[in-house]
Amino acid sequence: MNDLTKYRFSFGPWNISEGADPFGVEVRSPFPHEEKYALYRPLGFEGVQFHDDDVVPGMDQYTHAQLIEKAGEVKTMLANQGLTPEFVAPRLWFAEQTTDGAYTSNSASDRAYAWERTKKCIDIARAINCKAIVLWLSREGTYIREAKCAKLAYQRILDTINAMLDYDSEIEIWIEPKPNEPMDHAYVPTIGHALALSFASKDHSRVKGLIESAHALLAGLDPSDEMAFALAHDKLASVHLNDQNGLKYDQDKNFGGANLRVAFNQVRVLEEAGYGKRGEFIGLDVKAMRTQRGCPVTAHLTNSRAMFLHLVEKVRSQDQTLIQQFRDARDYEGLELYILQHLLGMH
Ligand code: XLS
Ligand code: MG
Repeated sequence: MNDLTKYRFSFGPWNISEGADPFGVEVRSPFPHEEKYALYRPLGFEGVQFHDDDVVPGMDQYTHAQLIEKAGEVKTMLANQGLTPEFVAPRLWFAEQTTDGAYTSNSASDRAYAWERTKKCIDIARAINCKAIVLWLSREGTYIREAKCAKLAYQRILDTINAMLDYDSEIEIWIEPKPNEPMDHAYVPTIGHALALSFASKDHSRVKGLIESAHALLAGLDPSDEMAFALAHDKLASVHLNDQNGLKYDQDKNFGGANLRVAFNQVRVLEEAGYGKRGEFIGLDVKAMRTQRGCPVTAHLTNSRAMFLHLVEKVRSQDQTLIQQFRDARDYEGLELYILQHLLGMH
């Protein structure tokens, strides 16, 4: 079992948000990334999740040498703050060239842009001493199915994964599935899809999964089962814990905020599998409520972290003998009441 203090936590600078949504502007003053990094340690976090342009804002305008130089400055800043870069993800959804997708775009020149950007992302990651590249395949999908050939799209994603493995022989690729948003239908909606790509790749030992709780819920699946599936294949590289209230827009609610029992089961599966013992992070991907007063807002991060640790204690204090008795007797009604009462602190 893990020592409670051994869990390491991470979040991305975008998690300290200004509260803008598609229907309104920022409600808190912009807060530069450099100032966010100083908050990590005091808040109890040591890992930083990055997009490539979180490391080098405006990266498309720079030469390769400038990119590496600017990334080097971030490496020094991280070292000074005692922080570890957990991963770098290419942001393949803001540029004009990614309007119709990146690796699966119907336009050859747009696909070429996506590949150039991916190589730059890998170079930036290496320049800050990070070997993990997250692929959240945001726009790899369609609004109408007739728009693209899905079979070809899957082949193009696999070809890109293989090309990335060739481009750098040390990086790992962590695929973060999500079933929708911004697209109506995404091509890699679940961890099953992600791991099929892994095993089809030329080096599956370097292609793993990152599971975000809300993404699994949006697919109508239980996040703890998605995590267990990846763990059963020894392919759970990271998690993005958060919560989601039903099938709506991607909410990134606080961990446990919508469904405490679903959160408990994620912690149970992670804890029982010894997740984290090899240095894997407990990543959060949570957004502060737009309606929350204050600036910057960080309570959603500390509260989600605290909730994770409370639930670890709940997992450890379960009466395993009693649970086994319920299972042996096939008394699942009794087991459910026991779990609910345990979560309520009744024993
Ligand atoms: C979006 C994703 C994103 C990734 C990193 O829904 O969760 O934040 O974690 O690109
Ligand atoms: Mg995420």
